[in-house]
Amino acid sequence: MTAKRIARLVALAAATLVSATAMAQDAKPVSEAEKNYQAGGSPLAEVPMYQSTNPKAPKMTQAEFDRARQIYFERCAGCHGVLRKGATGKPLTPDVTLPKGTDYLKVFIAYGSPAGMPNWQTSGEFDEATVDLMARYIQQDPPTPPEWSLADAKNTWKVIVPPDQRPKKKMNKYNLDNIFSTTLRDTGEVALIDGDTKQIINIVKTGYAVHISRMSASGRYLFVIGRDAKINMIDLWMEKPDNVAEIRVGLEARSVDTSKFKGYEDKLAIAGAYWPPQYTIMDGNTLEPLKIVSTRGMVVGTQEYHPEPRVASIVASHYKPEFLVNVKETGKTMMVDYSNLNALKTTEIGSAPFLHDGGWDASKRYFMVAANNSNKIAAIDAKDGKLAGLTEVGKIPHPGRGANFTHPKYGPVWATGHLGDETISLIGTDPQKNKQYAFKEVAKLKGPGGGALFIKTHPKSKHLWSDAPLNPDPKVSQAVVVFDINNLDKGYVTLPIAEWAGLPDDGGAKRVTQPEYNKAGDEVWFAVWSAKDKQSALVVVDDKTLKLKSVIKDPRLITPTGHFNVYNTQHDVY
Ligand code: DHE
Repeated sequence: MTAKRIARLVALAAATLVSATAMAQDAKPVSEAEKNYQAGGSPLAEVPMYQSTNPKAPKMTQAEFDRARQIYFERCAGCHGVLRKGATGKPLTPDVTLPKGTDYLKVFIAYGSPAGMPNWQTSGEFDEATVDLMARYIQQDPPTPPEWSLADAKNTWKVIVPPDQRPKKKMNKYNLDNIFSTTLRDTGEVALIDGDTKQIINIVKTGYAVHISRMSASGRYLFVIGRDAKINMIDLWMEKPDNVAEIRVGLEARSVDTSKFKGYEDKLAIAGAYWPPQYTIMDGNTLEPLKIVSTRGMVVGTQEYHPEPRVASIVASHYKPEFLVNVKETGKTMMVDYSNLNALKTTEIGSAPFLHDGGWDASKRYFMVAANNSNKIAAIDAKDGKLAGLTEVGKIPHPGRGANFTHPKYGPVWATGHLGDETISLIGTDPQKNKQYAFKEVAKLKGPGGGALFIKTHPKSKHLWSDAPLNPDPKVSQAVVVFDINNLDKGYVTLPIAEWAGLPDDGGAKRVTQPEYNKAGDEVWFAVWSAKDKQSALVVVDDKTLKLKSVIKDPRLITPTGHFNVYNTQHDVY
């Protein structure tokens, strides 16, 4: 190579580095809580994978590769995908990363980017050597985790108490409708809590980093799914409610539900997996796996192939024997007709990526699902099987299941808060009597700041509650705000829930999350969520007076996050 050419290359490399540094330095730091939320650990870190080698990639020892892979699945896969094809984060496949080179990639990893990439080195999370390791790792071919077949699922399937040995009637005195299933995130358990007495009924072993609980149509069985795709089926009729069946439907998952249409109550269960990208339909009495369907396919709009579209929220239709399966990366809702599993009919409705969480409108005809990184809410019409509306809202909508109430001016509305800004969007949901407002954002309320995850109300309440556990300001993340539905312009009242919990000053994050009503609709429950080695609690507030009603503290309540009231979850009341 000539001296002139070398000088040109050196100048080019320096310019690239300067522009990457400048861009990265414009980056707004992603808050610690938001980083932990988006880039939460994946159970795939522990799974053996197929690995091809790319001779063009920078050298790595096996030990370096293994360590980088572990870090990738703990910190990066949530946003960039298992196969690094890109999700809410950019693609990081070798065709993209190799031409950029190690120095360029190191700057991005160290400083982050304005698009939301965390500043891993300047935040103190990675040292320089780790940044270098990760920059080299993402230029290698991505390792591929194994698939998960019916046989794999069957190998993990256990019927702990067969149906004929289960109680023939309710064997306990609990008011089942008012039991709460509380996620104990970091112990892989749920706490079943008697909502009337506030006593713990049982702590039930579940999957790793258990995520959500859902009810069978009859209200007898509780289904819990862990991030490791393990489902536990708990029988609430037992003297002491406990597991009666379990199965793993893949290697990583978030969603589970059961058939709710008339004639199919308690017949089937369904769970969606992040890896492999597929959903599994099971027998609703035993969890025997019956049918697995892949979600790999084309992305809405660009119609580009995506190899790992993760299954996000799943909900059972009340209009037809159908499950609505929301697929994150492709931005599609699959309406799966479960009336004949051997001739499965699916209606595919495209809206926008990346579909995440959502809930029914008050009539239970429209499923309102957040396309979070498109800043939109899609309304899926479960009766006519079509997209009823696609509404532009604030930055990164995150409704949980959302909140339904009748607005004095706009009629029935459904509300969502946002992770990325302080607003709460109200969307009209009544095309019959309030057509001009249907599936339009009719109002924006001002909340205390971004970092909101869950919003809630109840048909018997005049209050709208919103948390903000991922807000960087502890004053905001440790409190909730309440709006008076009949006087929304008045703004909100702030309740210092974490302070009310009276926990020791042990440095715990004490993030207040997920408002959930009791069955009567006159109490609201919150988790005060600290780390595994710190004390947490549940706080119950009187919905009418907005005063503290009780605090539930117990050494077994470790990292409580979501909590699910049996009746409200069974009947989709929110
Ligand atoms: Fe969740 C619902 C995925 C992080 C608590 N979460 C959901 C749903 C999905 C999802 C797809 C909808 C399920 C449904 O309705 O069928 N959650 C993810 C993630 O991918 C993400 C961002 C990162 C991860 O690694 O898991 C994530 N989620 C979190 C948390 O950090 C939270 C706050 C605490 C925790 O327990 O892990 C959390 N997610 C919840 C809760 C719900 C939920 C409480 C159910 C809300 C409801 O009211 O139904």
